[in-house]
Amino acid sequence: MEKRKISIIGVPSDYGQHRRGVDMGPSAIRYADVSERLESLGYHVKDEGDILVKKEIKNSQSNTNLENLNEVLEVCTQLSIKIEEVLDQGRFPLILGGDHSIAIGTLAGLTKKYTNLGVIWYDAHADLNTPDTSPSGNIHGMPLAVGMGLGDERLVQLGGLGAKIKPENIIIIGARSVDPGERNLIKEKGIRVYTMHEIDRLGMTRVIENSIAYLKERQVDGVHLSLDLDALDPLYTPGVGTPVPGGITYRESHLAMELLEEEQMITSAEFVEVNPILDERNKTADTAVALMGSLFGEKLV
Ligand code: B3U
Ligand code: MN
Ligand code: MN
Repeated sequence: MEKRKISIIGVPSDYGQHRRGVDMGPSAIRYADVSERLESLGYHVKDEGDILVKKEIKNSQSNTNLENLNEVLEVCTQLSIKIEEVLDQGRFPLILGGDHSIAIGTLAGLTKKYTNLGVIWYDAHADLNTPDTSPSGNIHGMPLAVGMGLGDERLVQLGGLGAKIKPENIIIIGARSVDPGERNLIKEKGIRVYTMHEIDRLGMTRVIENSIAYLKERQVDGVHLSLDLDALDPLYTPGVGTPVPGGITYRESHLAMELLEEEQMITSAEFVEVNPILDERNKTADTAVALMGSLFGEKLV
């Protein structure tokens, strides 16, 4: 059988939020031996290197509630083009962030190929803010809303993204910090959310089984896993910009990845918000790579 092919794309951008260091996420994940780990599982792994992110002294003054908009647009545009290229070659795109604003570029690239994409958003946050509702002006709190066509037009139209992500194709897992505007949007659009409450009540097995059944019913033609390391409890992933206590455990996260792998449903993935400056001995990047191992079929026996 031909080896499955994975392309790793680094996106060293910190423009979607205020804490420096998340631009070093791709380096930290590479240092944690991501390529070697996946190669040992039998994949053909090509590291495509990093998207070029210009480093400028950030202009922290903004009155638009869209911090570093131009920089985010530039990074995401390049990323969307790269993803399209990788998909054209029949390779699995594995994106290393960078803050979560890069997902706008990821979704733009993916929706060139997938016309009914499912999205699993594994995150402590809903990332459903718009400039009108955002408490911070940080674009990393907006990518899922942008995917549905909500928010600043320049972001929404990026790479032809339009409003291609359907609210009924989205599943958020791990939410425990949701802003009022996001809560309204979840209700209005009927977005499926498994908060920590549901994870505690149902257990991760049923959360993932239900998610798989839901996406199958939706007849999605691909599923993107957008994994923000802050979905896990800060005990396991301290190196993130906005840690929220009471998160998903290391074991539950491995189980989630293993169940997704069994189903062979995930067609692209991104691991974001790893900030080595805030981390403890690269623990967060190590966790990210361990989870990738499970997502790509690592078994103990
Ligand atoms: N919801 C808040 C905080 C936040 C979103 N994403 C992260 N933090 N990582 C916001 O600024 O939109
Ligand atoms: Mn996020
Ligand atoms: Mn988050």
